[in-house]
Amino acid sequence: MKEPFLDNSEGQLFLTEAFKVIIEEVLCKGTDVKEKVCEWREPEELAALLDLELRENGEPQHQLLQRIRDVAKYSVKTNHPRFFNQLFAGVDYHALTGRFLTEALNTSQYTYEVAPVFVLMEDEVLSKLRSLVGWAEGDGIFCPGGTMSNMYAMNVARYRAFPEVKLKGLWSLPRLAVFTSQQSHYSVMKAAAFQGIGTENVFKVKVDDRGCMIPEDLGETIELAKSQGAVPFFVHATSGTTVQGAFDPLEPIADICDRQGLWMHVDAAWGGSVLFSKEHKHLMRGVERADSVTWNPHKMMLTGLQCSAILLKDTTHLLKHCHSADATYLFQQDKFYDSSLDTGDKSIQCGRKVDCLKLWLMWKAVGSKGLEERVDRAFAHTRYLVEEMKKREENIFFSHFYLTYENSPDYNDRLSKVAPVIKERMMKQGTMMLGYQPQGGRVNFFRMIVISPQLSHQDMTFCLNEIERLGND
Ligand code: ABU
Repeated sequence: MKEPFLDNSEGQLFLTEAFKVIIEEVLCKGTDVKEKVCEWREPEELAALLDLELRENGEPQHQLLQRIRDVAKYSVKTNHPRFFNQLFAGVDYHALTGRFLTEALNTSQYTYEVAPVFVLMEDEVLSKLRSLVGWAEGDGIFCPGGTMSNMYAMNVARYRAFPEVKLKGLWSLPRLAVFTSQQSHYSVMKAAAFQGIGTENVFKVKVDDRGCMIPEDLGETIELAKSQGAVPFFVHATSGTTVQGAFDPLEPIADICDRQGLWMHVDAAWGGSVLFSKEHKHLMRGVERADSVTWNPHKMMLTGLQCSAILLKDTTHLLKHCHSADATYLFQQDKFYDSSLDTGDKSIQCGRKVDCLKLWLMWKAVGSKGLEERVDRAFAHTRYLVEEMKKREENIFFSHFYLTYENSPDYNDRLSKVAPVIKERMMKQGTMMLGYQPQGGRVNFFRMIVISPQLSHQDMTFCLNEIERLGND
């Protein structure tokens, strides 16, 4: 078979047809409340439907277009107003345009020579994010997700405390200790494992009823770790925990970090966007005292996956010193332009996807004011939802389930099975998607994410009605 699209115009024709499918299936049907959120199939059936096998011979264009249609049909419609399942949802068309353009330009963020526009753009976007944190200067890069951003913070913090680690490795280190709340993201554990710190050396600090770290317990836990011979170096606070959306009190945490000489990291992957909002930014009061911040605009800002920044207050090039390997085929020091523009060696990756364009284009389109309104709208959605749930509190106490099992010794055990059953039903019927989890002393409960600007009160009311309908037996 001849190489397809030797003639570019044929390729462009195919792309035009494919775009029509994408717009129809993903962006029209995929955002229409009358359509399903997901078209559930068991894995074997789905694999057969998709005809996944890769063969010797290529397929004709019309068949490929059908395959694109199938991929769209059987994929979850995360742009759908009734997709409440993750910390991302909805669609921003400017950001989406940026995502398409990024793909079409297909470059890597590492050097000015292959990504001149994006090197300058990343610098501008990061600088603007840093200024919202309250830093006039600093450093940072976009990373493939919040977990990676958090890992960067831990790695750079360790490097600041023990620069010899880069050359000599773990042999040169004492037992190190990390501190984070009981409800922080699991990436802290991953980072400790990945970096050879050890998950047993992640000390979990108690939280209050609202899921916020208790600073007094942080102080006590640090002393406990020291008494066990560990050397504290890193406190990982959270602004917007993954399940409860709790904001740790940053001022008292910063006081402790100052006193103890510890790196303070704020994982604001979820909550960072409140910094756009005059009404809600108080939730992160004290963030400017942190050494590093993780912020994922792909969550509350809707830039699309992935867009996660690690921001640092540092102005001494710690990020570069910590990660550089000075590849002479990429980062030549005798380049004809200022080689400090080649930011790639700050990264632990080599090739790095461009993640700044979608955010930049969206920000240009709606301005900081528009992003502020987006955050405020998400909070207003949450308030509406809480009020609606309060109105239904009575329904719970008169429900068949409650009346039957209220005094049963296995009440909690039975209750924990309710959310998974309702989840299965919603997915098989395709009516909506939301996630569940146990947490602390609570058995499985639903977590509903209401950030999409396309979301209406009717969608949220539908969701509550639908939970009642699906669980009505
Ligand atoms: N940090 C990723 C969170 C994923 C989610 O809960 O949607």
